[in-house]
Amino acid sequence: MAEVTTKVEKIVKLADPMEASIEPSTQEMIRRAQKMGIETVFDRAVTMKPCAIGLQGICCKNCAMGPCRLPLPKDGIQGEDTRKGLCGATANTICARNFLRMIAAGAAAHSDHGRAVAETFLAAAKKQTNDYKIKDPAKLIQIAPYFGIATTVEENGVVKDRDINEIAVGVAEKALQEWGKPSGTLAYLKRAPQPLQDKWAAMGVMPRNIDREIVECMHRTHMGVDQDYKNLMKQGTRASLADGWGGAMIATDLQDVMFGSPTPLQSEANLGVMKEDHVNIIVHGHEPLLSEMIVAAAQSQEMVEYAKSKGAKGIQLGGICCTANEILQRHGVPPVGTFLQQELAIITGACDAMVVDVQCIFQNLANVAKCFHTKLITTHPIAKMEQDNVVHIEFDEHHAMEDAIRIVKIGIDNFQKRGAEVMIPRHKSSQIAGFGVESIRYHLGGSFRGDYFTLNDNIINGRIRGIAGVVGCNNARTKHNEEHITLIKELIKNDVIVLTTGCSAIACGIHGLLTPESAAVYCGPGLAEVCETVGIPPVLHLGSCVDNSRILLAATEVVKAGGLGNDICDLPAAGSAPEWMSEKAIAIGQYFVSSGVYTVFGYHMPLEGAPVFKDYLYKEMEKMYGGMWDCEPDPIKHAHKMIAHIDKKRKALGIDKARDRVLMDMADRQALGME
Ligand code: NFS
Repeated sequence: MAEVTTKVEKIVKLADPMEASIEPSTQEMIRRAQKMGIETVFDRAVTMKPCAIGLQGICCKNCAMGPCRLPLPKDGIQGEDTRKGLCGATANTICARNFLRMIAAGAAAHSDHGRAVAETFLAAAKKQTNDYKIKDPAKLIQIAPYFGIATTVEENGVVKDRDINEIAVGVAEKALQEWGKPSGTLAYLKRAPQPLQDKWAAMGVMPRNIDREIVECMHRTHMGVDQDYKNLMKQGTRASLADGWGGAMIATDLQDVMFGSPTPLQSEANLGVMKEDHVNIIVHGHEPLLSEMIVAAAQSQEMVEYAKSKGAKGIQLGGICCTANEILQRHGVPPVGTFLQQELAIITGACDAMVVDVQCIFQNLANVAKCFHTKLITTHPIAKMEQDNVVHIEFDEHHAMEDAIRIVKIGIDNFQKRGAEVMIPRHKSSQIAGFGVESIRYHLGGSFRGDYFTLNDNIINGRIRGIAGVVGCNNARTKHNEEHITLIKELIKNDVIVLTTGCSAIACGIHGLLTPESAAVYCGPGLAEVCETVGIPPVLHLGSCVDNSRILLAATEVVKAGGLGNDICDLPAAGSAPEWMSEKAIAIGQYFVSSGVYTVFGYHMPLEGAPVFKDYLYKEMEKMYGGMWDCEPDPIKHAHKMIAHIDKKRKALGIDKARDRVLMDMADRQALGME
C-alpha cells in the first residue's frame, strides 16, 4: 500500500458497518477500510454532526452582517413569531431564500449538463466532430416540432422528408437558445397536459429561458430583495420547471438522439462486478459525453489487446452515480455502486482508474486513491481537485475518442501496479434496466393500440393500484439503501408499480428488485399478475436523474391515454426521494410538485425552523398545482402516505370500487386453487 494519509487515529469515532448500510458488500468494505486505517464518509458521518440551525433551514449567510441564526424557541412559537435577522428578514424569508438557492443550484447542475449535451449535439450536427453521430433519427424527428423545426419539405408540390442533418442543425440551434432566448417561454412546456399548462400560465410561472430563471433566483435571494416567501417560491417554481421541462428534458432527449434511446437490457450491479483479472475502469459523475466514448474505447479491439499485453484478461468497465445509469441503460455496463459506495470501489484495491466528470464526486476520493495504486482522473474544466495525486485530462468533444483512449490507456498501464491487497466483494445481482417512455408503451401498451391503454386499463381495473416515482440519492445520515428498499418493497407489495432513476435505481438493481422474477416474491397479487403476464420487473429503471423527465412524460402519456382524469394531478400517482441529499433533489422535488405530484422526501426537510413556509409547501401548493411536498423518514409510513394519496385519487376518479372487486376475485380464485 502506498502512503496512508488519512489515519483512523485522527478520527474520533468509527461507523458501525451494520448500522451504516443494509448491503453486505458495503459493510464488508467499510470494515476493510477501517482495518486499513482509511477514513470513509460513513466514519465522518458519525464523527461530525450536522448543524442544528442549518438543518432547520434558518441560517442566513447571504450578507456580511450575518450569519444570522433564527432558532425556534424551545417551547415553540407562542403568539407572534418575532424572530428576525439584522435586516429584519423573518424565518419564512430566510428559509424560503435557502430553499430557492437549493433549487437554483440543482436546476443549474442539470441544465448545465443539458447545455453541454446541446453544444456537443450542435458540433455533431455541423460535422465538426466525427465521434458523435445521430443514432436515433426517429427521436430527433419526434422532438423537432417542439422547437419549430420542420421535418418535411415541399418540392414542386411533393412533400418529402427533410435531410436529417438539416433537422439536427435546426434542433441543436433552437435547443441552445432555450438557455438564453430574449422572449417567449420554454418550448417543451407544450408537452405537458393542457390543464397543467393553463395552471402554470395562471400562476405566472412559465419559465422564460433556463439561465434567466436561475439568475433571477440568485438576484431575488440577494440581501434586501424579495421578502415574501410566496413570491420567492413563485420563482422557485419557475426555476424548477426550467429544469424538469427544460434543461433536464433537453439533456435526456439529445442524449437519446446521439447515443440511442434506451431499451430494456440485462446487466448486473454492485461491487462484485469488478474483476480481479481484468483492468477495472470506473466512470463516475453525470454527463455521458465522455463515458460514451470510454465505453467505445474500452470495447475496441486495440484496447482489449493492449490490456492483454499487460497481463489482464480484458477490461471491465463499471459506473457510479448517474454516469453509471447512462452507460447501463444504453450499453449494459454494470453499475459498481451508488453514491455512497464511491470510496469503497477504490478500497477494493482493484480499481485501476476512476474517471470523474461532474456532480456527486467526493473530494475524499483523492485521499482514498492515495492509499492504493488507483489513478483518479478529473476530466471536466469546471470540476478539478486540489490534491496533487489527481490527474486532469481535459475532455473536449472535438477530439473525444482520442481523450477516451488516452484515459483507458492510463487505466491499463496502471493494472500491473496493483498491490497485493485486492479484495473484491462477491456480491452482485442481475437486473434489467433501460426502460423509457417508448419501451413502457411497447411492453405495457396493448397490441391493438400502441399506447398506454393497457397500463391505464390495469390501473382502472385495480390490478395496479397506482404509480410511484422513487428517485434520488443516498445520504450518509440515513442507513445506506434501507429507506429505498424498504419503501419500494412496501409499495410493490401494495400493487403500486415503481418507476425509478438515479441512485435509487442502482440500489434497486443491487437489491434484486429489477428482475421480472422479483414480482412473484415481493408484489401484491394484482401487480404480480401484470408483471408476470408482460414479463417486466415491478420496478422499472428509467435512467439517470436528468431522466426524471422521462417520468414526467410517462405521466403525461398516461393522462393522454385516457380514463384517469385530465391532468397529472388527477393520476393515482406519487413521487419520493427517500434518501435525498443533493440540491438537485430539491429542484426535482419542486418540479414534480408543480407538475401536480404529491412528493414525499425521507430523512428531513430544511424547513422545520419556518413552520409557516413549511405549511405553504406542504399544504398550499396543492391548491395551486395539485401537487405538494411532504416528509417522512420512516420508510413504511412513507410508503403508506403515498398509498393513501393514491387511494384518494382513485376515489376521486371513481375507480376505488374496481380494485375491491379485483381483490375479491383474486381471493375467490385463490380459494378455488386457481391461482
Ligand atoms: Ni441524482 Fe445522480 Fe445519485 Fe443523488 Fe447524485 S448521482 S443526479 S444527485 S447522489 S441520485
